[in-house]
Amino acid sequence: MGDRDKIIKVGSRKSELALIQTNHVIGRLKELYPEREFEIVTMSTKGDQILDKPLPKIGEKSLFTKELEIALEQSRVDFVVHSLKDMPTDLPDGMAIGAVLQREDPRDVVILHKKHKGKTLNTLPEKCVVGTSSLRRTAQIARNYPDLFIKDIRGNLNTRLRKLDEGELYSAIVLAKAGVVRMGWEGRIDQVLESSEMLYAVGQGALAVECRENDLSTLALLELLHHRPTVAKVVAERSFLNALGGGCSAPVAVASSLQNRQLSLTGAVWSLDGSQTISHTSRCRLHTDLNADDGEPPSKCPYREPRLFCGVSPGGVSPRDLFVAEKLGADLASMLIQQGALDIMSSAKKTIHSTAS
Ligand code: DPM
Repeated sequence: MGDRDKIIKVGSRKSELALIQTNHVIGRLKELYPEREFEIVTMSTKGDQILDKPLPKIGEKSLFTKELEIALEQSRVDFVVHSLKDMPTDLPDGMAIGAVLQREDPRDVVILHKKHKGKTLNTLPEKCVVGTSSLRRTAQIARNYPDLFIKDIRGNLNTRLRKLDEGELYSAIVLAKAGVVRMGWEGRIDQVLESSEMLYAVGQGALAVECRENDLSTLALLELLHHRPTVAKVVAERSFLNALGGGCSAPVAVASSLQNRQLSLTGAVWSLDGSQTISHTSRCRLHTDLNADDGEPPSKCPYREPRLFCGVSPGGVSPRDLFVAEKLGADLASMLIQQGALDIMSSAKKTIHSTAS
């Protein structure tokens, strides 16, 4: 049987969102390669199994990705679809992000209990409880809406929505718009939070496809899904997070944009209660206009060594531009570190671990 007849095995978590995302990627690949066949292999991860502890207290990287990566390593699957924001900036040895799909709206949204319909975070009564287990969201809500209470909420998106709707505890939950839209719940969105009041998580809103770094045929297959402007933005964001040494649970957030060739990155860190914060915006100029279709073909690129950029395979994006994007993120992190970012982050970490159950 030739390589082309091989059925491509795709690993996925079992949650509805994970399966929607996996099927979306397979759908795109089937359009590009109608002759190829795909088979989904589902598995559950530690993050799916431990539901009684707040995420930051489990304190482990790759919570939602490890089991899938082991299956990849053992070649039981050929690629795995993730939300990019769940992927650590340093992937396990031998793994690569072969495609980052076009980012959807990266902002966070508010979904309200029906008794608060028509309100916003600004107009909710004092002491209303907002459900989130994200330290990033917690810190920003505490800072901007000091009259609201924040309580942990766990479980997949279906579980969270049910806890909001059927319980009395939560008045609102804050979620990523991209996930809410993928679930088909756009009609439930009560408020979209501008990045000026709620910066988003590194990589939020973009899907990533992970495969083995040496699996050239899968990398070639995935390369066509790579969305070049998204790749430049998320490499800058991931490089920022990587230089700060923060895992996916640190109170760190970003916003980025790419206009013409100008890449702009805002990054911030908070103390857990939101009282201390450091943030800054930096810009750089890319060599290529990645928003235009006529970018420099990869064959002309002067850097011949294949290498990953915070885990992301360059695909059709010129490594020259990815070096620039990576430097933007790293330089922004150094600037925040000079202003005391690491102290703020380590005190946040201490607080989490001192209260660990
Ligand atoms: C990560 C965080 C959360 C997820 C932390 C953060 C949110 C946890 C919570 C790294 N992963 O955002 O500060 O709200 O308690 C997750 C979601 C999506 C991917 C759900 C969500 C869908 C959106 C996307 C969980 N991972 O954030 O509402 O693909 O970007």
